[in-house]
Amino acid sequence: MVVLASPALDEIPLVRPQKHGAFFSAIPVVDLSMPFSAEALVKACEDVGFFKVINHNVPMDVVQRLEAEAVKFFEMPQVFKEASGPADPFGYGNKRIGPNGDVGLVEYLLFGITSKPLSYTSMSFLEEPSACLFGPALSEYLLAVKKLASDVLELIAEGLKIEPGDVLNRLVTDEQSDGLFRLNHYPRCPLLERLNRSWTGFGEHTDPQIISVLRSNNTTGLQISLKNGSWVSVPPDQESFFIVVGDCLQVLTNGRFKSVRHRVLANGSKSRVSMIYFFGPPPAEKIAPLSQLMGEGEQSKYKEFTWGEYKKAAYKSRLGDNRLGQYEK
Ligand code: GA4
Repeated sequence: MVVLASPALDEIPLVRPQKHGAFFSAIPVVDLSMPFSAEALVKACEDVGFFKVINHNVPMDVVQRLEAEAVKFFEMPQVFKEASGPADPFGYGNKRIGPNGDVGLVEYLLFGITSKPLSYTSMSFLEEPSACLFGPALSEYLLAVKKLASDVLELIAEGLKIEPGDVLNRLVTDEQSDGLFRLNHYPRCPLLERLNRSWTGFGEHTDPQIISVLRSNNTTGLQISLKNGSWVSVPPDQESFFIVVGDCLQVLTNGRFKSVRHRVLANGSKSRVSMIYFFGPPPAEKIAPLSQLMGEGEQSKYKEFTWGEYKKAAYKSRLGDNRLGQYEK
């Protein structure tokens, strides 16, 4: 196996000092057990494209088991981690993000998820004993988080008054739905801490899918961009999940929801572990505004595409590109 040299620190973009610690207290929080959560979800998707969910019904022991396995994996000697093969697209990656030259201070594992057993394409290490450690913890987590994504999308459909109410969630629960799962580790870096600087952990981007469900440990770093272009830090909360509106949901709502630009800064003081489940539709699914949402005479703001076409184009783009731009009418 060819192991590519990792990019040096000076290739990773330095983020200019800015006001840190000014946490955005107004990140929408939706309590899924409360009445009117459907309306609250819609408002959060319209205003920010990002929100936190509490009372989500994902058992905390399921989350903790997977986090413990992830920590164990990332603590393994580099040579073992690299034995799982470079992320092309699935497998282990270190500093290089995607195929087009993006870099960040992050190491990660990427899994392709179908409704059938997980597809671990090119992950040779999963035949090794370490796979057994990941196995049940990973599938339990994925199952529980898929249910959460499906519940959230059903509530969003209710809030949008779409009939039938399963129009959105069926896109992510279909047998052919195209999911991805990512474990990210932003390592502690004493040098960065001493310099009191932030480097890019994961550069700014939008997620191409419908929604992404993110959970992290209690380390800061995630930031989202508001509609006015300012960046705000998301206070970490290891008991909750964060939902990110993706490009496809923006199109399905004809731009009523915005896919949120987000990024992760690494400041080196504490390591950050995040797990993100990206929910994509079946590859053949046409992505266009839902007819139930279109007012009289309203035109689609986007040229029609299938998820398969969009994904292919996404993999040719740079991380920070405005991928929807070329589909705008
Ligand atoms: C961004 C969202 C997800 O992390 C991801 C990323 C993917 C990758 O890391 O392989 C991409 C990026 C993401 C969009 C543009 C392309 C593909 C890196 C990149 C430069 C897994 C995804 O689905 O799209």
